[in-house]
Amino acid sequence: MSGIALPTSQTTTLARDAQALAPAETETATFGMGCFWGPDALFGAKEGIVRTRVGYAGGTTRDPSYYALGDHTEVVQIEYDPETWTYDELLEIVWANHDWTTSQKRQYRGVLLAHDDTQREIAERSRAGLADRTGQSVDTAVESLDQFYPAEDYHQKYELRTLPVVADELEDLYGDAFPASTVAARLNGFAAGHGTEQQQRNLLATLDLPPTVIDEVRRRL
Ligand code: MHO
Repeated sequence: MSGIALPTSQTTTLARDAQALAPAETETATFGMGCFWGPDALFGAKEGIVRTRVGYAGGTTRDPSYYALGDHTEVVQIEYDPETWTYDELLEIVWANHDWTTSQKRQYRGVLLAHDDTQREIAERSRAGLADRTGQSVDTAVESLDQFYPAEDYHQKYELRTLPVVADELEDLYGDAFPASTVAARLNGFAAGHGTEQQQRNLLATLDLPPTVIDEVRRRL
């Protein structure tokens, strides 16, 4: 983002990406929980989720892409504010939002990809706890993240891209910085029907978006 020069009004809009935290202040988590469009929106709508991206991980094939996935899985990667969310709390969202009881094809399998030993321990404990309290066996695996390959641009903030008026305007305003912004994460979540009206109103009030864009976002809410 730092290398992108923006006219003043646009800098202001980005500066008002008020919920954004610098990467140094966030922690990162990576989950496979079915088609990655859904969890991108689900997590992106939540306060304290700072950035989201979708990609391929959990396999060994080099440089996968959507049509040449090799042995990788669709995953969502989120940067979160550790003062708002614990990793354990994020795992509860994961359990509640994918089918962890049934074996899926590898592209869509459930997997918790731990970034370090601490995450790995918490994930294993959470998985065992789920099995204990439900009496069911858990198909979703716990593994260590090796490499995350970002998916193609058209998969990033997919739900928001189904509102072309909004997505085009935001890309015009923000350029390359847009898909990675906190604003894009929230709007993508709202476009999928997540979040409350109050949350949506609060966010829109902080942005300098043209009325046509605001109307289009509101219509989806
Ligand atoms: N069933 C979905 C899968 C897309 S996802 C990125 C579709 O093709 O509409 O795997």
